[in-house]
Parts: sequence; C-alpha cells; structure tokens
Amino acid sequence: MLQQVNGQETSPLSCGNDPLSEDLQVFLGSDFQLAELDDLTKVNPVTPATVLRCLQERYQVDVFYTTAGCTLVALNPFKPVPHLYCPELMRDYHIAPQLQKLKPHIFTVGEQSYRNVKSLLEPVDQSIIVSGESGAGKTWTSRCLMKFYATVANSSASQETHETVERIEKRVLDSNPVMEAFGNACTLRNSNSSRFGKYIQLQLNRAQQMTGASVQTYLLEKTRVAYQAPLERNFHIFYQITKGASSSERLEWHLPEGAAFHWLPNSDRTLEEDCFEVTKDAMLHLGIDHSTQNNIFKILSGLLHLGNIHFDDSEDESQVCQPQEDAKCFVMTTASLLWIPKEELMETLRVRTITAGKQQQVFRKPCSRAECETRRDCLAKVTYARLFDWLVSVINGSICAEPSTWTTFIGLLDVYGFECFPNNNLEQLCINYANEKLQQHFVAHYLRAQQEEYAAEGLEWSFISYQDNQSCLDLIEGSPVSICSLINEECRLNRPSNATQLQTRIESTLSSNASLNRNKFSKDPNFIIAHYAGPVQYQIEGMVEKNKDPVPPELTRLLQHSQDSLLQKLFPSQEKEPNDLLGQSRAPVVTVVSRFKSSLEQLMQVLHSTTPHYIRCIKPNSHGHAQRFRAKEVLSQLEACGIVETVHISAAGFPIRVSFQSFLERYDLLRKSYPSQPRPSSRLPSSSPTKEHSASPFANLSPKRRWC
Ligand code: AOV
Ligand code: MG
Repeated sequence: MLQQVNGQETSPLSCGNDPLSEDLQVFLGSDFQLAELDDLTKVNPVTPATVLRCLQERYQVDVFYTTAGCTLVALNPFKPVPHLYCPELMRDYHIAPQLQKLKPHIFTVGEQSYRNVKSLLEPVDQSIIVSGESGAGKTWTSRCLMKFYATVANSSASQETHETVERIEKRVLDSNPVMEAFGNACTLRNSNSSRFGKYIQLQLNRAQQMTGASVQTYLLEKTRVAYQAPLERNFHIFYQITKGASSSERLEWHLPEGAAFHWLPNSDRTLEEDCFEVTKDAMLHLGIDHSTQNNIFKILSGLLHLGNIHFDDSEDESQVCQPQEDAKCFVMTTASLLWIPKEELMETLRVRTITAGKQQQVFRKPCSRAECETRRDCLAKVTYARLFDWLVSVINGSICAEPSTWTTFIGLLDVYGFECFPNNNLEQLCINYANEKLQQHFVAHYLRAQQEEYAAEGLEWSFISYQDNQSCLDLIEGSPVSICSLINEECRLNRPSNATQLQTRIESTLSSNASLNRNKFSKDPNFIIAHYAGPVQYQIEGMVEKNKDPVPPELTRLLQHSQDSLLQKLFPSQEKEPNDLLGQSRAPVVTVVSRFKSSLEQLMQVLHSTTPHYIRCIKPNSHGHAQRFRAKEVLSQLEACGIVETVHISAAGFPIRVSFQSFLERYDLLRKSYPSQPRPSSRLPSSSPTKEHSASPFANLSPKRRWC
C-alpha cells in the first residue's frame, strides 16, 4: 500500500488511487499496514492524502490515537470504548519502561508529562494543551487525563497518605460534573459543549502525589441564560433541576411537573448530562452542603420564573410598562425565590434612574418594553455569572493545596473549540480569538522554533512553510488598531452604537489585512475573519452592547437587598457600584473584550513557562456518528491545525537532541582518535546532515531517522 501510494500522483484531495470518499469506505484490497503505522512521521510520502488515509484506515479498525511528531492526533470514536480508559491500561502506561513502545494514547502524553515532572535535576511544570473544534473531544480527553493522574499519582502513596490523597483526588474529579452542569450546554455542534474555558493545574509534591488542584476559568457565555439559539439549550443545570427535583423540592422551588419556561427550550430532549443526582453528590463532596445547594437551586428556579415575565407596551413614555396578564404570578414567584421585595423588583425592571446636573439630581424615567426586557435579561445574566464564579471559588477552596505542599504542576487546558454558527457574535469572536492564540502558541513553539533552531545551529535545512496565523491575530488584537480596539473604542465613545458605521470603520481602517473580508450580499452589517480553521462571518449588530455589558446600578442594588444568604454573598452590600457604562462614571471602561484579552495574555504567559504537550482532537464527522469518517471534514481540520507540516518537520527533523556538553562527555574519546574538532555550539542534534559532519566519526553515531 505504501508503495502504491508512493508511486502514485496524489492530489492533496485524493487518497491514493481512490477519490476522496465522503464516508468511511472499506477499501477492497486495502493494506492493513497503513493502519499499523502508529506514527504519521513514518508515512511516506507525507502528504495530506497519505496522512488522511492512514488515519482513516486506523479509524476503520477502531484505532483512535496516532502520534504526529510532537503532537497526538485523537479521533473522536463517538461511541463507548471503555477498554481504552480502564485503570489497568492506565497502570500499563504508568509502569512501561519505554513509553514509546506502547500504542499512542492520551495516557502516553499524560505519563510523559508526569515523567518530565519527575526529573529531579530540573523539575519543570508541564501543560497539556488539548485543542480541536467544537465537539472534537477536548473535554472528554481532559476528563480522562484527570482520571489517569488520579489513578497513577496515588499508586506510589504510602498507607497513611493513601486515604488523604484519595480524598483530594475524588474532590478534584468531582469538580468536573459540577462545572459541566453549570458551564456546559447543548449547542448545534455538541450536546455537551463547554461554554467557558478552563485551565486546571494538578499540584504535585516531591513524591509525585497529587496534593490538590486549582482551576482558572475563562469567560462564561452568560448570555445563554437569557437567550438560546434555535435548537440549542440553556445550561444543563436548569434541566437537571426541572427534571430531577423531588416532589418536596418542586413545591419549595415552585417547579411543578411539566411547567413551561421560556428560557428552557428543547427540554423534551433528555441528555446523559441531565443527571441531577451526580451534580448534587459532587457538590456535597466539594463541601457544598444541602442547605447551600437548596439556596442555589432556589435562585436558579427564580431565574427561570424571571424569564417568564413579559411586558406590554406602555401607553405613553411617561407611563411604566405593565407585566402581561399571565406574567403577574411569575413576578411574585421570582421575588419570593430570590427573596427580594416584589415592588422593588418591578420598579427596577421598569424604571431607570438617571443622575444629572451639578447637584447630582436623580431622575426616574420609565423604560420602554424593550428596555424592561433587557434589564430582566441583565438581572439573570449577572446573577448567573456571579453564581458561577462563586462556585469556581468554592471548588478552588476545596481542592487547592497549601503552596508549601506542592512543588510542580501539570496543567490541562480545555477551552471552547473553534465555532462557526449561522449567527456569530461577540461570544464566537472571543472563542475563536482564544483558539487563534493557542494556534499561535503551537506555531511559535513548534513549527517556527524548531526550524529556527536548526538554522541557528547552521544545519542544512530547507524551511517548511506552514500556515502562520499572525495576520489574523493582528486583525483581531493588533495595535494600534484592530477589531477589538475598534469595538472597545465604540464603547468608550458612549454614544448609541451604529453597526453600519462600525462596519465602515472596520473596513476603512483594516482593509489592508488579508484576513478581513465582508459578505457584501448580506443586508446586515458584518465582517468575515479568515481564521486558521476557516472563515467566520460575524454580525456586528449587538456586538458593542455585549462588549459594554452594562449592569445598571439599580439591578445590583436590588440584589444587595435580598434576604437570601447566598445572594448576599454574591452581591455584598459594601461593594462599589459597578462600572457604569451609561455615562455617569469617569472610571476607565473595562469591556468584555479587554478583560478577555488580558486573561488570555496571562494564560499564554503560564503556558510559555511550562513544557507544552499537544493533543489535537479531530471530529471524524459533524453529526457525532460512530464509524463514520468524512474525509473532507477531517482533512480541513488537519490542514487547519497544521498537522501535515508538523509531521513534515518531525519526520525531517532530529528526534534526539543532546546538549553539546553531554555529547562531548559521552563521545570525547572518539575525538582523541580523530583530529577534527566539533563546532562549538550550545546544542547539537544527534547527528548532522552537513558534509562537515558526515566526514567526521560523529556522522555514524546516531543517524537521522528519516529524510524528507
Ligand atoms: P469538546 O470539548 O471538544 O467540544 P467533548 O469532549 O464534549 O467535545 O466531546 C463531544 C462528545 O464526543 C462527547 O460528549 C462524547 O459523546 C464524544 N466523545 C469524545 N471523546 C470520546 C471518546 N474518547 N470516547 C467516546 N466518546 C467520546 V466544545 O466543549 O463544544 O469545543 O466547547
Ligand atoms: Mg468541551
């Protein structure tokens, strides 16, 4: 088969002598050897077609993991494969004397990171960066890796520490179902889609035992609480409480069986993730007792009732809007569940206070119907976001170890994957921006750095081109102007935003950037960004408002007046008024984008200070079907993340690098019998392709594995 492929004129979109197939094909006469190739660097020649064919053949025989140089390609099986993740297999990887002799697996990456940490000479923190599009398997992979560490990091524990370590590990693992219940939701791409980014650091002591962990989260998609795109759902936890509450809880939380909630679409669809018991148990293990849980679920139920409050238009501008007839009882229930005065709730939703003049006079202005509903949504979003942040801090309080008890960490990064929906707005811009940053990290760390190192070593090396996403990042975040800076500026100008004007500004200022485009056939203001993973059209309408994320001070004040002990914690009364983006404050405006940008920068700094390991999750088809390999879809993912270039560089590169000092120490005796001196250099590959080196006795020591 290999020879057939070699001898063939292969177009990038063909697989050997077969046209690119839409579905998984059983190739007559197919050579199973290709499926046996564990490492894509052994495919010859390395082309998109051969790499694709190799992965396809492996997928066909249920082999989902393949090494690609420094990365691991993980195909989503879309079916249960329990034998692949059982504790026995974890132990096999953990005790293997030579890891590379075992089949590629996420446990190879996990164990390699674990062994790197072990190095007594130079313990370096490790990061495992799991990437891939939405639904490709990142969260699944991170979860399995956490289980792997929980299993292996305890295997060396002594009898007396065993129980402590086990208790900590259990809590660390329990953080997953809680965070997923509150932070994941069913989208068009993935029924358990992470709507927040997560970087979890597993903290290890000198004995390599897990003493704790800490979680850093990134930008929760809070708009989902009050708006769900067609065919999508709200966060899982809302379905869990409405489906899983006991009859007494139903009474207390005002959730009668079959009640209809506007913010709970598609509840007829039951998902595996709807299991309330699992979430409650995990919360308990994390130290969130029954009474606090009760508070949480009452607040969530209050938000569901809030979503059912709709208003009629007022008769004139001086009148407040009245709640629709059937919404009156929802007002009562919301107020009772959130433990706030009903009258104050209505006043806050329907009346805006404006402070003006030298005397700082306060004026009351009735809101229009649309404004009332925006305030209602805002109340839900700010409450949910604070609840989520509070949960994360409780989780951290429960799992984080004392700094003196750990020396190194292994970080697992699982962020929301690249997204392209029929409608994309600020949320997708942030998500795709994060993915561009990770791609840049990979490019800088591996594709560019490795080749530059060869050049610096003076090695003969023909540069392998790769898709650099710098221009795309310049477009999104560059200085002095970028899409982010223009959107931020609109917020600072403090004037009613005009999407068409913003579109014109983006076009006129950034037109020289090749990654920018626009759909001229769309009547809605938009821009298109050519992301590394494909073009995405963003609608501008609503973007500036989302970026401002204004929280009217009256809303915060309302929640500060709650008698509920948890809401009092979430909205402490001594808290300063939030950034008033409506023009009453002179404090610098902190926008969603600016906050997200700085959190990403911090993340990048942490990643740069660790040894990175990459797992590229690939979705074999967009429908989540098992046994279906859509070659075109896989190919575009492979191209987007530069797998073929990675394989090229790894195959042509030097698998072993030895520092000049240790090379000299080991092979110096050969030099004594040979007069020529090796070139002074800080690092040397195991052998060099240059003539100078091939003439020396060093040339035969450790031949380069393969030539490109
Ligand atoms: P994601 O994290 O990459 O998407 P998930 O990890 O949630 O994707 O995976 C999506 C679904 O694929 C899971 O719910 C599983 O049903 C299935 N799956 C993934 N990996 C495996 C595996 N190794 N074995 C069996 N099934 C698997 V997103 O969060 O949307 O970007 O934000
Ligand atoms: Mg996920």
